[in-house]
Amino acid sequence: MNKTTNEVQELILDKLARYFAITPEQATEEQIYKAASLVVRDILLQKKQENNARIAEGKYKRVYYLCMEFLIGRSLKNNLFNLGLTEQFDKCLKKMGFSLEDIFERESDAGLGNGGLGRLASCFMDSLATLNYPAMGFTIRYEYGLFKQRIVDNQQVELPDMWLPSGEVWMMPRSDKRFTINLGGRAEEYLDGNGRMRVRYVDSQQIDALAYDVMISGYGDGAGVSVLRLWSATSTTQFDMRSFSQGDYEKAMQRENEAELITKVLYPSDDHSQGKQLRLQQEYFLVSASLQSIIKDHLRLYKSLKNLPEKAAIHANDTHPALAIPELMRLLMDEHDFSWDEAWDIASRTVNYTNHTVMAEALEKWDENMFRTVLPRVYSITCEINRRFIAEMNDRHVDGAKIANMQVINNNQVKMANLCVIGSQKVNGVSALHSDIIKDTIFSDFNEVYPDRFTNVTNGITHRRWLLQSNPLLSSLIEELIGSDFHTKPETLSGLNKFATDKTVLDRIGEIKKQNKKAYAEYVKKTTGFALNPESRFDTQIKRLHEYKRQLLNVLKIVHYYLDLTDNPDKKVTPQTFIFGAKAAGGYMHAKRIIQLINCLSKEIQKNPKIKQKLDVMFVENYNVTQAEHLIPASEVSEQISLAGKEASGTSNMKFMINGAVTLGTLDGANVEIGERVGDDNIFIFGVKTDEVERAWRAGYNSSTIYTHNDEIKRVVDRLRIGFDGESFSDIASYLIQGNYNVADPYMCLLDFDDYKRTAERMDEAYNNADRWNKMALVNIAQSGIFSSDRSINDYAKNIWRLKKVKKV
Ligand code: 26W
Repeated sequence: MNKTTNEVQELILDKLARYFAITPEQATEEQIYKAASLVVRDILLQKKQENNARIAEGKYKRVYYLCMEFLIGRSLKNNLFNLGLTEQFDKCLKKMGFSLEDIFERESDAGLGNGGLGRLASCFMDSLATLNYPAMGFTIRYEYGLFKQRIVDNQQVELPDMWLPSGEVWMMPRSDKRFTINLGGRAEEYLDGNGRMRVRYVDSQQIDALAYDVMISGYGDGAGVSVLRLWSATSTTQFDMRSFSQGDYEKAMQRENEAELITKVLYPSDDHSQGKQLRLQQEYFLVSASLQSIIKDHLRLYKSLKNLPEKAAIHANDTHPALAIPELMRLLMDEHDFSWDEAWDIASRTVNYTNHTVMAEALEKWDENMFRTVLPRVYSITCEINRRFIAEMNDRHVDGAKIANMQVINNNQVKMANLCVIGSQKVNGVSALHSDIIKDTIFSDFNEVYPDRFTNVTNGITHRRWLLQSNPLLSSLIEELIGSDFHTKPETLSGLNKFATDKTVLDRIGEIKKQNKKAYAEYVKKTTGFALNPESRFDTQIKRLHEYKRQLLNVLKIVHYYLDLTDNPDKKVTPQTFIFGAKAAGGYMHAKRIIQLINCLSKEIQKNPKIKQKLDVMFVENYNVTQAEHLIPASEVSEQISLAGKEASGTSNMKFMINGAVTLGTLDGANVEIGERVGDDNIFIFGVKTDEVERAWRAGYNSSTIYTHNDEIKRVVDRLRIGFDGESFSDIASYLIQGNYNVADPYMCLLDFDDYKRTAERMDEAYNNADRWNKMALVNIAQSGIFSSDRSINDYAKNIWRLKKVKKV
């Protein structure tokens, strides 16, 4: 984007005058942030309009990405970077007496997601825009995003996340994009004057969905602009005038409040489907509004819906938007006069589905009665999908037990993953291992009947946000060594491999890591007061807190080191700092206890300066996208230690890798592919493999036997009972060896402990040889190109969506 510093200045002055009636001298940082963001928004809008004209002209196929979560983080810095305007804004603000870095700090994270799934969706928007595939994302404009985490008395406290005051500037309200959604009531069938079956809704609640568009600029020449459309619920335009004029204001407002409830808050759980009615309403709301909007746009361009599969790919990111299948059927049949067979042909060739988890409790199932009550018409369509599926399977002589397993509705439950597989053109997992696992486990029966439906697309991250923007020192070194092609061709990072034995380059990589660590320590000191020792090794585990991710295994290892040092304070060790960042779902008590354990251990260490020098623990409060951007470039060890077979892919593993951190992990998710890329010498793998987990269970895995026979483990677990900082953790000790409600040590921490500890010791040796370690870092960076979301998006475009890039003019 060509704009001079003076032009930028003029635009900002204009916004300050128009929106706040002030001059820069009178402006606060907040007002400068808003004015600058509005200027950027105008530029994006102009770019989008030019690009959209090209898409419409070329009649390109488009992808519509439906996702209940988008973890966007901050937007100003990202947009300036992608538009190539950072320098101009920086200079201009300096002239006005402001620092651009401080202005960035005024923006709250848009935390409209829980974790990996939502961040992936945001990385995909960046790549879609950069590669200029015609794309639009759809999600919900939650008034409150993921809760803000405070640590009080070592425990997590959840506070509402009020992101809108600063996030709102990025959203363009689209009063022309308003659709009505029907919930509840009854769906009555009747014959119209022409003898056609019609459906009317009786006693249903009507809610309007109002669109807000956020534009996301791609990076570089030829890039496009993707739109993320956020739906907000509001009552229908007809106000309850009767109640109002009778003075019953409560009743008059009630409808408004009930409608708005739908988009009030994001459900804070990413590992457990609670089957709540409001969540089902949210999912339907997203799907129905998005499909109505897609259909309207399609009809404007093509006048008919017959070619929908050729011109639109609708993507369900996990099962949360699974209702897209019956809802598309409903719209095609009830509103556009298609027969069942025609509608099914269109819908099942248009929709695709990505699975992100095999954890049984995360797979969505709805109580059939509730589903029928909330969505009467969609329910009857879903029943018909189910009936026809069963008939097809019977025709194909599929075994009855297998059919029962694949049915959408069974035992009074509606199973969303089954609905997705039946109604999708393609189904994919998110890493090579995970895509194999879904074919062998949850979808094995489906894989027998629809073998061509399943495929893999390994996840990726946008290296523009996670390397270029967050690690400028490393980025400049890479540019100096191989030029800047890698900005848009991440695979060219492999050009760094030729420096693997170049001592000067290796030293500089080490030096940059040191500087990043120092900068991070200063940032932490300033923002929290915590004193990090930049001379120690930074070993980081950041992700949602969940048992299967095994933060507890990491803690057991740290407690082991801690006990060694309390017994022998003069022991020579590699000084290390373990950094954790994690939010636990509010109702997930065990996860919250682990957060408390980490914080208590950290507190206890702070009381002993001699130990702190050698072994430290820090918990990052309110871990989010912005915190990750600060921390990852400073990290040296990437902890990816889930029990094998449980982590679908992981994406922080990729962010660490591209920043030169070395993975300490299990053979799970994308760690497997990272290992294949870097080779055994450049990764530390430990623990049981997926098939061994199954075998260990069958052989009667018994953690208490391990506890009794392994003195080190016994010492660590016993110490949990005594606890830290005055708090006993005997509940966690008994979770490990007795099992509180069910099986003991369900994620096999004790089974993997020994190998984990031994592997960490091997890592110490490598770390203490600076050349060896820096070479490992370099190889990790050089081999990370394939984990760019540019590669993932090209895979989706080619193998699933069949999209073409918009041509440059
Ligand atoms: C209905 C409750 C619920 C909500 C969200 C269940 C499951 C989810 C998500 C699918 C959980 C999630 O974020 N999964 C993560 O997706 C990432 C992107 O593919 C993967 O890298 C992670 O391994 C996976 O845990």
